[in-house]
Amino acid sequence: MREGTTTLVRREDYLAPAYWIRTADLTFDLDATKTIVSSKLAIERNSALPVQPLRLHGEDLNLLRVLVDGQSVSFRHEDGLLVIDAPAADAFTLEIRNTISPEKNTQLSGLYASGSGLFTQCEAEGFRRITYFLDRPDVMAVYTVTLRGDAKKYPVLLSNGNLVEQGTLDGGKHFAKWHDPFPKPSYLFAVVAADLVAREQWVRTRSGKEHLLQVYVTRGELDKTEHAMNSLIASIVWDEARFKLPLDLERFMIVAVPDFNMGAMENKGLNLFNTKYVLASPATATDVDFDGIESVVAHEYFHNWTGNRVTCRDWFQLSLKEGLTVFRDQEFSMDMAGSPSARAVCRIGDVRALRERQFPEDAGPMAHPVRPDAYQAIDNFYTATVYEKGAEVVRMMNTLVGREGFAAGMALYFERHDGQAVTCDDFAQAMADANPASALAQHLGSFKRWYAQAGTPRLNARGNWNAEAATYTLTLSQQLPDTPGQSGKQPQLVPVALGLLSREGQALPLQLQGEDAPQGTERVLVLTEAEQSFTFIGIGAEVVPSLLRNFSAPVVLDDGLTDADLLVLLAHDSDAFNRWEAGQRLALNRIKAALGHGEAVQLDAPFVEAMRSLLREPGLDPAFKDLALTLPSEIYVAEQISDVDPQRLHTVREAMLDQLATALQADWAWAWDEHQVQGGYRPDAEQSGRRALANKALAMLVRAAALSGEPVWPGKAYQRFKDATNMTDRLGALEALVGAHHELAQPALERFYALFRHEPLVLDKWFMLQARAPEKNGQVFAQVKALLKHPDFTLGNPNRARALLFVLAASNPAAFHRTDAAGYVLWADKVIEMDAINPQLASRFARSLDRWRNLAEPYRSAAREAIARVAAKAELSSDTREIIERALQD
Ligand code: B3K
Ligand code: ZN
Repeated sequence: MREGTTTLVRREDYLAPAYWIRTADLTFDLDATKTIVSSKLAIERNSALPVQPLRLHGEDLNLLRVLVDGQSVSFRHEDGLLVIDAPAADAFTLEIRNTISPEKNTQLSGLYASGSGLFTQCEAEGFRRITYFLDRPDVMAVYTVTLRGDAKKYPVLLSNGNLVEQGTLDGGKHFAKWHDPFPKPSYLFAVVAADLVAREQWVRTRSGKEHLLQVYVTRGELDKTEHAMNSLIASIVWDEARFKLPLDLERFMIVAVPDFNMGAMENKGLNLFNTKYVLASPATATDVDFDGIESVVAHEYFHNWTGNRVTCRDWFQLSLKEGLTVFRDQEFSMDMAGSPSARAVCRIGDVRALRERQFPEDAGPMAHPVRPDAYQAIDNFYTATVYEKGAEVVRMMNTLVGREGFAAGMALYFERHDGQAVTCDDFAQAMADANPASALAQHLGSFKRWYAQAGTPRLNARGNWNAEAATYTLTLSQQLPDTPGQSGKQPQLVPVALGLLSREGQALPLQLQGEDAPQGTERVLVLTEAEQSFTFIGIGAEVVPSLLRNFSAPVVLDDGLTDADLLVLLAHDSDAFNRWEAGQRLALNRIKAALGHGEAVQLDAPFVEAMRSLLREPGLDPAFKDLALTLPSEIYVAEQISDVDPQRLHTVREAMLDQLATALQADWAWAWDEHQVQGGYRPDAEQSGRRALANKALAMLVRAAALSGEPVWPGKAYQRFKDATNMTDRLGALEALVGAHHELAQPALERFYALFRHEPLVLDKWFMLQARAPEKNGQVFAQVKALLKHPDFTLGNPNRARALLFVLAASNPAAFHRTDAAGYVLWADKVIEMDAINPQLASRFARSLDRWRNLAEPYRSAAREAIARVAAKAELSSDTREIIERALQD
């Protein structure tokens, strides 16, 4: 077990490497207990720097020998580095032999065992757990890799690039030799040795070249790989069409791994995936799973250009590849979804995720800029800020320069930097240089503060209609809250997309003072100062502004709109995002009012009627209706208030759901009947939207029935649960019963377990479903504690740990935050237990108490005590220590 060091790595301390590694010849004698790694590196001194010792990273390695140009040399270990005092020549060959133990590697970083196979995960700093190396992204080498292992245990031997040789060896062994022609940083290195089968497909890209695509899975899972393969093909086609970025490899492989710390990894030509993002059949995966696979496959594929061809100079630049690649996968998913309303559904989903994960991060102890300034453990900075806020920053550039301008910026970026390790500045500069007349280029400095300043900007907007002059003046101002270690922030460029509606809901033509004629009914205002006013002319009556359309900037908006204004937007806004937003705000206002008064919620007729007419509106996308009729989550609401009492919040929100269920009963029944899917299962936007709305209706009907004691709808739900021909409907029906705590839930859960106990990914759903059920009298928490002792539960498999513990602590506030502090006691115990097994997983889990300061008493003190208990442990990984220390910092 590693002991936590508290060394802080700072962005400003960046120095170019003292040595380059040009080629790496690696040989692996693979064995789960003891693998021998023999490495031969061609090293050159970086002549731009003074002569200095060669310092190599290495972690948990057993060193056997070190040779320089074939001669043994003296070396020493210093601060976890292997130091060889200044080698005599400017260029030399370094040979190292060491052993590692994959089966003991429970951290799942480096070379580790999963099932009966061996797999690697090297980003960010896993390569140093394989052999000694300059394990930093700006050192790029050409790799040749020879894998040797038991032919029965490991019939498939894979690494990056092209297979150049293979054959049999004595003693039942065989070998494979791979060569990757692209120089790459060590974090993109990968090896697989396992008993796998592959779905294969040849594709011809626009250049006429043929490429082999392969999706490798465990025997017996081939029938679940079609969607992943289709998603890969669609991604290849999309990147060529939208950005003219072709597949540059003869062979592109995806491999599914059961034990995996995150979603997937973009190793050059050999993407490794969590099984969750590969395996899907209609019987075992939901529509949400199918969507997740499509977007993760695309994300990893898109990294081949944004990440691999152009990589990061150092890990502070992580958003260079992650923010950009998330933006790309979001755009891809929208294009795949098709219709404008299906695109809006994607956008709403992305914004919900941003608000529920990134906004709290920006408001808590882990707040950091999109380009962080310092870290203890880099793995802690694969965050919603770097990924999702980073994607919003790229999206704002896209908004400012337009679709064509953005494509031109991308082209210039690759023209300048292909094959290099660069910084976020390089990307922004290419975008600006390709669009010199844009607001981005003109205010680049103000825009780039998005990379440097943490915190979610507050955007204030107030409109003033002047009847006499027939003008409408909109005053926008911005303010950026202090965050740990940052105060006194500067204004950032904020693009504000807007439209103006008449009170009758008509879109008004927009003409700013100084313009000759109205220009359409929607435009983007560019706020660059702390405060600015914009005057529209020819406005003959009061208007309702629709601001920040399609969520044009990741800010918190205060526009002072009344419920009456919001009802106009909800009914008429041409911007689907803002229609949804108006409904959410109406609901939020009611939740806040009930919390403030300490009274029971009594939903008013205008709100209920607005929800009813939305649900019934002909021609409106069912997926959109599902989102519009979903109340803001407890996590989102908690961020809108202070001194949060999670129990009270839960009670209020549940009561609102009960009322919506009861008041709209006939409408829900109509929605259920109306949205049944005919014909075979397709995971597309159209069908999945219908299923989502039908399942929502069923859940509401079972909820209403549970309140009245009426047996018909619970019976129908049970029937649907039994007869469903796809997992979305089966799980939807099960969730309706579990969510209402109906007596049929238990038999249904037992039946589900019996049906799927041998399908790990489905069993995860079974655990998850129980952990996220709405809390009632402590039953859900008690059930989670019981499930921790279930024979199928283990902390060793990240998916399983996430399904039960992360869902409880991060997604079910009322089950987790208890007045008796039992949730926090469990949290502390599990952080400590997990940390000894898998620090990356533990530090992620530890973050579920990030927002403890926003809680009311007695929760706040109890949470603090639990965090302090973890902090008092002497043996914590640096990953977990960093999270815990930050949480306690004043
Ligand atoms: N780049 C990887 C994430 C690696 C996480 C390391 N702790 C997956 C992705 O973003 O595509
Ligand atoms: Zn990524």
